[in-house]
Amino acid sequence: MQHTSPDPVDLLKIAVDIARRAADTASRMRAEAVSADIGTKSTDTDVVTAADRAVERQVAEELRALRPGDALLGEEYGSTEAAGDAAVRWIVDPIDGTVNYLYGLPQYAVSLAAEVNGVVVAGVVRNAATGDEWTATLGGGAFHDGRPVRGSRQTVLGQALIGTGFGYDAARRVHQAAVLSGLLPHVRDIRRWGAASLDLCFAAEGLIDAYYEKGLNPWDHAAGGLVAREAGLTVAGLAGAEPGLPMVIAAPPALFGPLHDRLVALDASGGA
Ligand code: LIP
Repeated sequence: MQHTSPDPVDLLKIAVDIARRAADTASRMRAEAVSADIGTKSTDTDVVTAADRAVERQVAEELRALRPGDALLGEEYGSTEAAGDAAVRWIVDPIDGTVNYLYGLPQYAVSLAAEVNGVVVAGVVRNAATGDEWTATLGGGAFHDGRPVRGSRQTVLGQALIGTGFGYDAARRVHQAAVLSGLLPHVRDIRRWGAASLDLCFAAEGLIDAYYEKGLNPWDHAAGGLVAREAGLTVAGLAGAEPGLPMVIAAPPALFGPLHDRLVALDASGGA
């Protein structure tokens, strides 16, 4: 039986409602001194808190109650398959910016996106510390707390403020530092806030002119990438690839080419 595709506006409403409650849980648990249960996930600097896990469980349970047949991909618990040939997959980062969360830096977010047949059609990124919320639907525009946002009009790379981030693995960071030192003389400056989903929303709003990072997982950029695209930015990998682990670049069309080419020349998707 052919499923009719759900309305992205309906999926966004579900995502926003769930993300708001999830952000409340994250904030509450931090206030309850979440540091009592800290484990490591991949390296000594990749800390996972009890809240990360509790928030993803809460999101999964609420999605299962509302849309029991959908699939889910989450940072903490991986993939749960859809029942039958359901078209919708949810992609969640329960707390993006976990080191900021641990330190109490107000730059961490719940990121929740809905994919229909492999295309992200709705997404929300909610800063759990400040309540700032970015939303988008495919073809419906991008919003910050309901206010339409558009990306930067900057056209000169040498005058561009660029956001980026670094992996947890020391060997990867060596190469990323080399790329950064090669890029820095050719841009206005760099900003590193520690949460890809929020970096993408900042780029969508023109608070930075562009953003790039190697090593992002789908949950880091699914929702923020839609917000950036709907704000008029080009969001892609290198050499025409889709955004993914090798590279995510989000930039206004006039900057995308110069930034892309500079990153290719610096072998930005290389290294560990
Ligand atoms: C974070 C990313 C960020 C990256 C950090 C970290 P996490 O995700 O959002 O862009 O630079 O190193 O990977 O681990 O906080 O969910």
